[in-house]
Amino acid sequence: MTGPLLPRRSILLGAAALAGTARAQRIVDLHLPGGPSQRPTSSAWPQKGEMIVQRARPPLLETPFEVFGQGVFTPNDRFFVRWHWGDIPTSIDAAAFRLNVRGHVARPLSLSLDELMAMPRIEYAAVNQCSGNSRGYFEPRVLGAQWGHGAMSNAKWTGVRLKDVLDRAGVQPGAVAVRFAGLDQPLVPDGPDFMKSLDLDHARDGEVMIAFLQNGEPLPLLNGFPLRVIVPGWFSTYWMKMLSDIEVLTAPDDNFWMAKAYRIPDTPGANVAPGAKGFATKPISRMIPRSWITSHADGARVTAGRPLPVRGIAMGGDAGVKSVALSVDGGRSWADASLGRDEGKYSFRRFEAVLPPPAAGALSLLPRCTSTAGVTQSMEPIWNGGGYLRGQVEPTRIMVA
Ligand SMILES: Nc1nc2c(c(=O)[nH]1)N[C@H]1C(S)=C(S)[C@@H](COP(=O)(O)O)O[C@H]1N2
Ligand SMILES: [Mo]
Repeated sequence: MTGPLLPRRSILLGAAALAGTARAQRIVDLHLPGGPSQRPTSSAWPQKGEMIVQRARPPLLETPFEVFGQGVFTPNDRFFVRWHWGDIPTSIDAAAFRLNVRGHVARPLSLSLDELMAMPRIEYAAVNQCSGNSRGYFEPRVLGAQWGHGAMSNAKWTGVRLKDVLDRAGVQPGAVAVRFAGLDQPLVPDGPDFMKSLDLDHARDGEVMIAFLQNGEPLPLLNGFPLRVIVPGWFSTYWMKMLSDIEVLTAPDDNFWMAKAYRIPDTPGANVAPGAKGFATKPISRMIPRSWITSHADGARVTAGRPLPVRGIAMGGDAGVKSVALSVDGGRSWADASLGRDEGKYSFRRFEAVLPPPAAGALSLLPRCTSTAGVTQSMEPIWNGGGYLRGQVEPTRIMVA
């Protein structure tokens, strides 16, 4: 059971490790419509390769889009990073680490990593996507981190069922929700500690995981070493990193991060007209299907009169990818792409097609995913003031010459 794959090794980074003062390596243009569009990249963050620096403190590191064209799993050192508060531990003593389970339970627990890793394991692939992924493309522009499409990543996760841990603690009758907190702390004294919760039934569905391996390796510190919550099919705001505390609640959670932040309009598709007021809101939850071309960057040039091979990645959101169709005529006609290997319903899935030789001129490649739940990406833009749940068909414009 022991071995280099288990997170027994402590993580100890230098005091300046998370200061993010590195010089820019490269400038990338995210083609954001409403504001400054260029971002520096850096490889200076611990355990990270070249990442787009959206913000240095707390670190918001975006995965450069070309990484998604290289494989359906995002390497750990290119996996995106997002933290709310700057006070993130730079050293974690794996031997002393404990996961506490408390609240409305028969037996409060204080579990060591060894105890957790001795429990039955599960493993599956799942896309971790920030609620605000692609926010920078919202028109009109909205407040918040101006992410391109790289606030998402896919990994194979290994860990234990949250249900098994809850059963070990013995959830008492009258419990309704399960709340998670991690080791990071607010930088300001009255800042609300980052906490998220799930309804008890969801927490006990046997899929929600406490993960200790990401693509077969201990989690990078910035992705939550030594433990994080995986809520497959749901946006990553619930995927608590550096998980240290699980509290079983007898009333719905009204903490700031549930009651005030991360809420979407309770309207079809979470869509509202810019400036609309007076609609009800609800916590963001399930993801929706999305797809992107990865074989061609926006503005790429291709040769006229030759068959055009196109590749991309798709996700089903809270279900698998049923099909991906491609259009080059603005959505009047669609042709099915062939799908790559099925890595599980919560994973990215590759698609590819060879399009008939295009004529010279500007061409818009439109990929459109339909999930196994029967949801198809919309052609119309989605808009809400939080910049959440973008899911419309994303065009890639190329030049045929
Ligand atoms: N402890 C902790 N967990 C957290 C957060 C946080 O600020 N602190 N942010 C959440 C949000 S909003 C996102 S998008 C994901 C980002 O996960 P990643 O950094 O591994 O990509 O972590 C989630 N879990
Ligand atoms: Mo997020």
